[in-house]
Amino acid sequence: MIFLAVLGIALIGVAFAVYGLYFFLVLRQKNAISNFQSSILALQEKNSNSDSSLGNVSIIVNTFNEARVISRKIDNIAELDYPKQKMEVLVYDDASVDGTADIAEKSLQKNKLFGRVIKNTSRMGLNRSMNAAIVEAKNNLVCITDSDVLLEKDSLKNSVSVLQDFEGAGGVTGHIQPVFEGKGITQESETSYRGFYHKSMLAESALHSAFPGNGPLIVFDKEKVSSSIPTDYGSTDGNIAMNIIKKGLRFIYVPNAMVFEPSAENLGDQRLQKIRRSKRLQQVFLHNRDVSFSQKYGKFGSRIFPLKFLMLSLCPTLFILGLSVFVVSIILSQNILLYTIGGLAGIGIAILLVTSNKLGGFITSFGLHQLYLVIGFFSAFRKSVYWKTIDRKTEIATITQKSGQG
Ligand SMILES: Nc1nc2c(ncn2[C@@H]2O[C@H](COP(=O)(O)OP(=O)(O)OP(=O)(O)O)[C@@H](O)[C@H]2O)c(=O)[nH]1
Ligand SMILES: [Mg+2]
Repeated sequence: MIFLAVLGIALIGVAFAVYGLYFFLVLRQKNAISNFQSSILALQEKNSNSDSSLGNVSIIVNTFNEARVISRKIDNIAELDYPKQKMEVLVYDDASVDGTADIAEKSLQKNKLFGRVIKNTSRMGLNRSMNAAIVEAKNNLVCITDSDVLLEKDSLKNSVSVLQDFEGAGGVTGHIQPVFEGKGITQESETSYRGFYHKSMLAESALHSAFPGNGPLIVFDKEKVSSSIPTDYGSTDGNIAMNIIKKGLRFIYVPNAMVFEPSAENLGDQRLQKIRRSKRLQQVFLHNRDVSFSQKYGKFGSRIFPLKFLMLSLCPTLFILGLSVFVVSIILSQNILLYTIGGLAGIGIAILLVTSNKLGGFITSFGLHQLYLVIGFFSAFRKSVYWKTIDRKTEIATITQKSGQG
């Protein structure tokens, strides 16, 4: 049994060694991060005086059966602090059957926004639709945003200011703020996950590029990067980030380009969403393995991509396997002392989960995300074109008020 216990601990140890490398070689780069943050603010400051320097942008909203949220989305775009005459709004509807396209049409007119609705006659899936929409976009600057999220008023201006003047940038991405109606373990774990994700995007950007960034808000220059993405695998954010980085450019995280995303309120919905997202992300890793340790991509190739690949694809399996082997070794040991230690550890974690939201949220989030990543990894070898979206919330007030916007 000792052998099993040691094996279990060794597997967990390897996983934590990788997390440790990511922590020291990426997250702990304090100087790089603070220089990066001040350079972002300086660029935005420079552009804040006049809108004349802001480029024309095509805002693409892909939709499939989004009748419940599309008019809220278009109203939100109309409220953006960006010169209206410099915005083209393109709603690319993938043969919705719930009237999304008509609602979008009316909402564009009501808000006097320059734009149009393009309707597919049969469903093509997000990646294929995205490629078609980008070709349709009149402007080189393309902003991609999801129909179920809301953008903070100055998020587009903050993004474009950085994209236009940040040296070597080919694209930028926003900062997701999850918004909930309820309270509980699902919400705590998502808040904890988003807190870690924000720090990792910031650190990666300071070193080279954020990966994969945030699909709900991406702005890139289609003249600088080949914009078509693979059609039957990979997340849109991951694939677009790869296109930008493989062009020798950087994908920059803009911490004050806020996006409010209504998030899952129960573990069932969260599981669905996260496994699908992890699957599509792992597909991008698997199809771009050549980036690992390639000199062409600076610290992205030497540190960020290989460490993240290991952290998201290998380590979750090592951790879950190690933990299971260790627990089995304890159970099979029939050793009272080990039973007592194991039992006390279990009780300790349970008390933590119940009493301290922050730490409890972190432990839950870590555990749940390892599971989502393992399942996502082993299902990444199957195509992913269509999926069932999580239930759309409709209460606009809930979202903006909770984000201090209303
Ligand atoms: N063209 C097209 N767009 C789609 C399809 N499915 C979803 N979308 C759109 O793609 C964007 C992102 O989809 P979501 O379902 O929100 O993806 P997600 O945020 O990962 O998942 P959720 O948890 O469901 O919000 C939204 O604007 C959807 O309307 C599809 O089959 N075709
Ligand atoms: Mg969504």
